[in-house]
Amino acid sequence: MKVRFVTSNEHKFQEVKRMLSRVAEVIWVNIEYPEVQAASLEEVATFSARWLEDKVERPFFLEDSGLFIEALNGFPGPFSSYVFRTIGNEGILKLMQGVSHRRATFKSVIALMDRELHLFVGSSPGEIAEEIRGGGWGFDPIFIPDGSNGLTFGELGERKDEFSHRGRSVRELLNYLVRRNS
Ligand code: ITT
Repeated sequence: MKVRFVTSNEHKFQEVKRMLSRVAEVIWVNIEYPEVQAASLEEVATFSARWLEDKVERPFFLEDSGLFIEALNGFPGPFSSYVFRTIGNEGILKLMQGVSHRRATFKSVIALMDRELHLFVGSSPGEIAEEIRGGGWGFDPIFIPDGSNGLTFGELGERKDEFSHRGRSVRELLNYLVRRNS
């Protein structure tokens, strides 16, 4: 089966494509769409999917993700893309200087527009590193997921999928697609 993934972020596309390749051909629709300013990723993703519903062939999905840092009351959360582009990893580490409580959660919400709208949610609890470590993209070099023996997403390579918020939401989507086609 074919399913379209609407995103302007190639890193996200590559991660999702490699995880879904077993069950679906993922077609990249590289367009920007409006994102509302809302407190939850679910609201943002639902608004975007409804905006796209008569513009993109179904089934299609989009993904909204964000990093929620406890000591910063959930910042940057739904504003992660903007915050990464403005202050980046150095800026986040500066905000966290001298802060010993470093718990944070990465969240991912996939909105699939099939006959109707379905949401698939994944989260990855962990900690903000003390310094930049490893490659990857976005906040990968400063996020240490629980269970990774202290390695950041950026140091895990493709093993990131085992621990990541997106790995978890995509596995929910994958289960749905398998059931739908059986
Ligand atoms: P689209 O909305 O076009 O899909 P985007 O990059 O704007 O692409 P989001 O609005 O979901 O995506 O922003 C999430 C931001 O959070 C993203 O740009 C990264 O800076 C960060 N982020 C999300 N998931 C990440 C991951 O797995 N690793 C590193 N950073 C991540």
